Amino acid sequence: MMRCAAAVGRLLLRSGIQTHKRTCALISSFHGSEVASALNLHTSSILSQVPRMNMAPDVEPNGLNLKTQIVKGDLSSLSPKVQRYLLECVSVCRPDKVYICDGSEEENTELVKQMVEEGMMKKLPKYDNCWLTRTDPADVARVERLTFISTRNKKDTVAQPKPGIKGILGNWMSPEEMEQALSSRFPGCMQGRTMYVIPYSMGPVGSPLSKIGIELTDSPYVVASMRIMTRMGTKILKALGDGDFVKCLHSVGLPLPASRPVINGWPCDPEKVIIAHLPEKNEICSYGSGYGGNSLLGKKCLALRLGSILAQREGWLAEHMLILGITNPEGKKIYVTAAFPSACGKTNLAMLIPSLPGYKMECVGDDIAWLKFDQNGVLRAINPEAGFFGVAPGTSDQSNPNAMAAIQQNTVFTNVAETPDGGFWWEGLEKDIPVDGQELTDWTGKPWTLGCGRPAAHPNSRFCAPLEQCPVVDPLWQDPQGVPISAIIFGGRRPQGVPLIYEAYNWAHGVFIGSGMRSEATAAAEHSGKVIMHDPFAMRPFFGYNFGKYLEHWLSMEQRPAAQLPRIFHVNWFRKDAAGKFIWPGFGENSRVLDWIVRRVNGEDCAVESAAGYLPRPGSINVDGLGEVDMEELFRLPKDFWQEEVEAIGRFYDEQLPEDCPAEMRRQLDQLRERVEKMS
Ligand code: GTP
Ligand code: SPV
Ligand code: MN
Repeated sequence: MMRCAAAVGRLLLRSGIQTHKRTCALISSFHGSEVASALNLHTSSILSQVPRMNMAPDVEPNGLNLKTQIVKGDLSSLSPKVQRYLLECVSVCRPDKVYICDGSEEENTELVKQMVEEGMMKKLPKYDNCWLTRTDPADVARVERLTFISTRNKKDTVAQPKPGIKGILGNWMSPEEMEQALSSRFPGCMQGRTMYVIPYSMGPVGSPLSKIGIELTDSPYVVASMRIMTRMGTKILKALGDGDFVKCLHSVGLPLPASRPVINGWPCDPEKVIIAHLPEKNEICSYGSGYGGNSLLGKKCLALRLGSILAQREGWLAEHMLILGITNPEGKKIYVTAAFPSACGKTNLAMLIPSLPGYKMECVGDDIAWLKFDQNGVLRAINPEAGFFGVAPGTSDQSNPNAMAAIQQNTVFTNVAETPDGGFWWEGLEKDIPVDGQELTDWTGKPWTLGCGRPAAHPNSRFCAPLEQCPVVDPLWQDPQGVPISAIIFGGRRPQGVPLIYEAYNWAHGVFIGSGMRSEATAAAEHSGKVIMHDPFAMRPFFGYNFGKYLEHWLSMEQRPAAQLPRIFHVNWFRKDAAGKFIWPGFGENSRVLDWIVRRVNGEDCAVESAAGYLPRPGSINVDGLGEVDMEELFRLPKDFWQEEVEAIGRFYDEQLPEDCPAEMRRQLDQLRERVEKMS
């Protein structure tokens, strides 16, 4: 390690980066042995261990690419720690240019112009400042099987499954294997490209709950997206000072000249994708994919995977949850969070327009919540993000008018279809299928007509829009203290057996309900088909540490002195009838379910006990003006279904957590089994 770091130092001093005039500041702050000793710090990046032998011979003998220039910004604007990280990554990835992002409008305009010229983006002239990107069809979603967390001790990261069973609660890799995996990917990966430096904050700038990351990426699309999804630019460097930050390195994995054909102007390396988390180094390295949670490293990588580890250590929660403000007809306001798996309705619930008169719903966040008890025992939540990265298909003026309003300007669309007049289109945009004979351009760039048998938009096509463009953004959405949470809602896509809503009997029962969550697979990741998968707490792809320990952490909230624990609920908008149609109309009508939750939070006696939990007393869901809905079927609990559910949860614990399942979860399962056996 000593030898290696010193070697990096020597390489840095010989590097072409110092030949450029803007590097004077660097030269004055880093000299000789200082560089080497700085790199010896245990905080140095994993890349300081990457052997230099792997460098492509064509850029030797200088060791580094002589052409590296800083084309925007000043190294002196970066703290010594950021400079050090940048130089390490430059020395390994060897970009031609370094571009330090300031986050300004002008910068964005410049990058968008460049992407248009390069064929990576095109304008959607029907709207103001809206853009369309088509990805390589091999890079369309999160890749869970290539997402790893590397720690010394495997059990810190993943629970040991039963022998012969594959763990489904995260992928671990040893530090040695990880070093190998990164060494065979990152050296020289940015040749011919520009490395963008993105300083960003997850959470309001300066909030005690916020965390700062520095993402180095060779994708201008990532820069444009991070500018929407996070607080980004020069102001973050000021807030950071000389503090620590999460090191985030991202490369599309296609140095120039490209060794494989670039499809749709979207460089990537699908065969070699890796999304690597190194919690012990506070570092993320992502290679080969440019899309979504694979490349916008603040989102799932920092805010959930590394976030959940920090949360466990520091006594808070980092969760895959929307945050919603609800004001009832009497003018009383509460906030709730809801955890549904990917593509199961968070964005929609986060900004719903209530069908029930007198209600007002306001949006704090649609995907991630960081929750922490304050000194009075109130659980407070912030949204670490500043934008929506929302599923496009199914979004319409009927289903989600607020999202539609939010995406009319300053929005980046990916993998949606395009209309001849320069608009976007996707399945479900219009109520009764559309576009009367028009020929569209589908998400792959091919002509498309209705009935041609292919979807026009990819099922995981997305819009990326600033949160503040949402017409119902909550006035406290940027409050550094966070908003007080009165209820936590779990849910998923359950075509059978699971009622529209039920309430946990107590906190531990609520944790049990979260642990047993299951849902139909969606297009947000690589899983195909409609299989029902375990997705505890909607966090299966996002746990940063051993799920057994995560359960203990949730259970421990009850022990916190004076903690005012929110009530816990479970909802299911997706129950189907015998003909396979959704029974519940969903969307704005979900306000009827939220109304029941609000009344429970306010202490109303409107529940009855059942095997699953408290159910609404018959007649206590407000159905005024709802029309024909089979409420009885929506709440029916078939005994055989629940027997199977008990078996499935038990099997899940046995197979996935044979050693790490908290005793309380087993106790809860036994109690559920007893209640189910008493059912008629
Ligand atoms: P991620 O961004 O992947 O975490 O997804 P999400 O949980 O935010 O899901 P989103 O709200 O984007 O919804 C995904 C899909 O579910 C969309 O096609 C929606 O139209 C559909 N959907 C959302 N809410 C409802 C509902 O109440 N009923 C029905 N039937 N579909 C819904
Ligand atoms: C999800 O899959 O839960 C998302 C989309 O929110 S991504 O950012 O790709 O993770
Ligand atoms: Mn999500």
